[in-house]
Amino acid sequence: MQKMRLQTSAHEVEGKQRMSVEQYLTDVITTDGAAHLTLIDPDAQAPSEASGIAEAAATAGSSAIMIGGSVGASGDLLDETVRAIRSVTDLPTILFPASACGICRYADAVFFMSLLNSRDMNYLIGNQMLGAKVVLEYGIEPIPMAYIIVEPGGTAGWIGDAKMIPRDKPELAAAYSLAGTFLGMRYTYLEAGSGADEPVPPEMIHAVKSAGCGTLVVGGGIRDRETARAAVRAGADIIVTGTAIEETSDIQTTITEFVHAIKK
Ligand code: 1GP
Repeated sequence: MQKMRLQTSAHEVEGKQRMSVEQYLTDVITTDGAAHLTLIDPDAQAPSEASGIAEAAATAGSSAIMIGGSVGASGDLLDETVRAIRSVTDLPTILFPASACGICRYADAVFFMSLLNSRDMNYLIGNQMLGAKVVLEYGIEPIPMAYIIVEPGGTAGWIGDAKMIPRDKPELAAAYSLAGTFLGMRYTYLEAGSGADEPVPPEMIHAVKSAGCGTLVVGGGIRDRETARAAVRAGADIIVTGTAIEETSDIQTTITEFVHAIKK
């Protein structure tokens, strides 16, 4: 039964089987040119507030809710946050776990990431080994992802013990991404770190996309629509924003601006 659920890779709403989250995102990117993901860190607000953000994200046209954070996004708080989000929107919920502790049975999918430029085996394959069976048992759709952290890298870079990609070395990011693609990872995530002063340089995004990666996700330090638009023009398929949404006084307007800036 559990294996069947994994093979169908579908999330169900009101008893109806829906397409996989990966296929859904592919369709959004094909139709709109790019997708926007709203990142919610369960440790940053109460579950009731998280549901308010998710509701605003849905109204604003964000494509999915990403849930995770470097510290504290686990256990009851994670469960309650995902449930609160699901109670207000049908947008897919995608886990963005910092470790095997970031898996939650109520989510639709998980970015099943390996931090390719980590010096710590736990972030390359250890946590993945610990979490894989749980993902299977819960019937969560795994989306294989090469996770690459670029300077400055922030908390994710520190916790993940990343040998961060220098900002003026796009060829290194491209080489990591290509290696991930050859290993079967259909997604690449270029991460500058949550709240980064500077986002991933457009030249690096262009180099990675040109090298032949699959779906390219870019996040970290994207605070305005111009930066989001520049990332998509450089080759990003998906833009992730978290801090800009946490800090704004008008969540819906902020997300609407991001969505309008990246869609063709
Ligand atoms: C963090 O890339 C994401 O993993 C989002 O970063 O919080 O800077 O939007 P921000």
